[in-house]
Amino acid sequence: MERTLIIFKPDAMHRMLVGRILSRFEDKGLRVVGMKLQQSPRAQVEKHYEVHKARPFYNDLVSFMTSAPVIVAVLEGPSAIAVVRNLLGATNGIEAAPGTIRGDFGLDKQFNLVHASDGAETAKAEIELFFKADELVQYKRAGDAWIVSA
Ligand code: FUP
Repeated sequence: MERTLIIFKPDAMHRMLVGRILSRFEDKGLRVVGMKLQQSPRAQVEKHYEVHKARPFYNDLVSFMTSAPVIVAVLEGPSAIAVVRNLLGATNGIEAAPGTIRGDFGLDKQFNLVHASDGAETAKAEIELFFKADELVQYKRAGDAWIVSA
């Protein structure tokens, strides 16, 4: 099992798409093991996007991500990191394939609805940045036995 961090960005919140997008992750069989609504502190978002600090879009991106409350969540499942990235599609909604979340709901590269970790190391660091250990729950759902075979 793998865990990945996702963020429902301010555009998903303002467009009231959280429920529909979350359904895609649930439909796939991924398990929510942490979730909270928060107004992100600027310093946390700056750290989260630190790798893009030198890019021209960095300041705009940080302002966007702190412009409204967001929902941060941790999803769990086999190869969850790659599975979630595939469900999201390409960064820019214009390029994202139809059927993907960004391909179906977006037309922009900044307003691209959901962030998701892009590798095992970033997932670990991002989960630690947004969640305390006791905010994550380990549990099994009744349907899990029919999602992943033994
Ligand atoms: P992704 O991993 O698909 O979220 O995308 P990237 O790591 O390439 O980009 C990080 C964030 O920067 C994304 F949320 C989109 C945003 N971005 C812009 O706002 N403008 C750009 O020109 C490129 C990326």
